[in-house]
Amino acid sequence: MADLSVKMAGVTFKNPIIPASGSFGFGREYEHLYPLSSLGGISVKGMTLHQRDGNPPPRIAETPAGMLNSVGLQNPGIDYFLEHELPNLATKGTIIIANVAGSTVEDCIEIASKIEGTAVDMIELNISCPNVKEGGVAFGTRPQMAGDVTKAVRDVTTKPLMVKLSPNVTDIAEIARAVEANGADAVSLINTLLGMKIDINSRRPVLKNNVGGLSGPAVFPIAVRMVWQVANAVSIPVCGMGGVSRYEDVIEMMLAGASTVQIGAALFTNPTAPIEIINGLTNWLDERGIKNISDIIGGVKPW
Ligand code: FUM
Repeated sequence: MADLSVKMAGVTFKNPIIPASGSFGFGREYEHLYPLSSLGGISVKGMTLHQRDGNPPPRIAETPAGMLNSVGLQNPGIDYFLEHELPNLATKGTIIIANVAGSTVEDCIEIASKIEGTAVDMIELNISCPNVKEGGVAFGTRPQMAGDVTKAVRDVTTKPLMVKLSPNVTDIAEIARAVEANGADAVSLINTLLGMKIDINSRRPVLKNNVGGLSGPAVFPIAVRMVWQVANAVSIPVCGMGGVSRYEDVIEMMLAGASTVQIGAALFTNPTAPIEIINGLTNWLDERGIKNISDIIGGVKPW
């Protein structure tokens, strides 16, 4: 059987499949469906310094081939995670990625410092949440700011540091280069694309926040394009995401240059998608006699 293991930023994943931050909580809602040890890793919900209730509802809306969310980083805060969720996750035999979504650079430093010395395997610094007024995408749309927050976290952590990028920019490769220059070990992309849906009868936006982040199959070709652009712009590895719902999407994303792939919106309609994808990958590779999945990374042949 083909070897699905991949190495990214010095971390070995048993396979490249990682439920994306915000779509898998801390794993508890899924562990009765399949062993979490089947997964390459888990990126937990974005965590702030203190507990947050998020934005007022409605904050989820269905769209053609996708969904909008304006959750607003609802989470229990880093201390709760470390005390109540990490001990459970640490028994699951998978790579734990802590998504850090501080409102300020100082918050990001404090959260990363708290994670140092814990069972977390990797930090995913979230500079791309479109649904909050402070932090989030405000960090991720200017190269200087993206570089500064990356450096600030780099200075306080020895954990592998992955930075999650926003697609809501003109040149995502420029942001990727800025975070690489400031100590990122990997980049993950894409977070959601800013979108809007209006109820034509009430003339009100469907989301109470007016706008939200679009994810799901509708964004997949944009994600592939950006992964390809970034993979060609930096030397650090890329974790691809955005609308992945089938094993074929994972192969496409890896050919574009992704070392690992996160699954997000697909989990809301098909909670077992990661397992189906892992099985599909094995069959696809075996049918073609490809022994190691890492051999396909960056294998696209551009015209
Ligand atoms: O609103 C949210 O909680 C989304 C977070 C993100 O996209 O990073």
